[in-house]
Amino acid sequence: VFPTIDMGELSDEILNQKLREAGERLGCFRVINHGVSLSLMSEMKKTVMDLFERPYEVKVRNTDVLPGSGYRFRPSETNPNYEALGLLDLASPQALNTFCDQLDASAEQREIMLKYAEAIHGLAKDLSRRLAESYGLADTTNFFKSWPIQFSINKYHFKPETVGKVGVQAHTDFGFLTILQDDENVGGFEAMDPSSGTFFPLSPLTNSLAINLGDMATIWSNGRLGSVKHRVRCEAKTRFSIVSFLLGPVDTDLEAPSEFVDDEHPRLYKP
Ligand code: AKG
Repeated sequence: VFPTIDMGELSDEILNQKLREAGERLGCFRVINHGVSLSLMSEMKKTVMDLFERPYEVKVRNTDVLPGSGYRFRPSETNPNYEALGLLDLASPQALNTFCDQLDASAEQREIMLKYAEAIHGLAKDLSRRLAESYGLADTTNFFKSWPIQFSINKYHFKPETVGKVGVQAHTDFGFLTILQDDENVGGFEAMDPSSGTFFPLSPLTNSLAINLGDMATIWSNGRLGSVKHRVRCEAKTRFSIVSFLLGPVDTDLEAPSEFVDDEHPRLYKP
């Protein structure tokens, strides 16, 4: 059910069309040949695993910029196994350096994260531009220019008694689009098919990234693109995920471009 889109093989027109179709039908898909190299993804995963090994006193130095953007380890009934570190904004080398300082990252880890940030930012911009092109919009490169990228790294601790339980409750992301490097060995991510209302699992796939569209994509497209409902289930192994959320405008409201609005498609969301 989960479409896998090869970004390296198709013509621009067909690729853009496929992204749009998947975005409208499910609001999520996997991409391969996405331009973030496998070696960089592996180095990033190793870095992430190492950062979670920092002592508690170090991890709590990673404080919130937005509520919930910094260190979280609050085992609760709904999130019994969930630990996360994060920052706002991945597109800002300065913010990333602060994050690295907070967590005593080595010079090598810092370099890996800076490279990863640049590659992910490039992909977020490419996907946004392609979606805009697929609808024939006049503005395909400027609309997302100053949108920040919230960044979160997650560790789902394994406990025998929680296997099969929900690790992250079903939700939609509030930003425009999310790039998820899910664990290449451990599944657990589930997305809802809006046509049936049932959740289906996303099987791990090495060297791929999962893309989820969020509420801002629905607002921007005047209801055409779906904001996928998703959740994470606890599996019988510790799972890591690396999540980059391209949010939306900071100082202004997001309004659907006029191309999305006509007699058949009245404006759904008033800014
Ligand atoms: C989120 O952080 O919004 C998620 O849904 C996490 C997804 C994951 O860890 O795979």
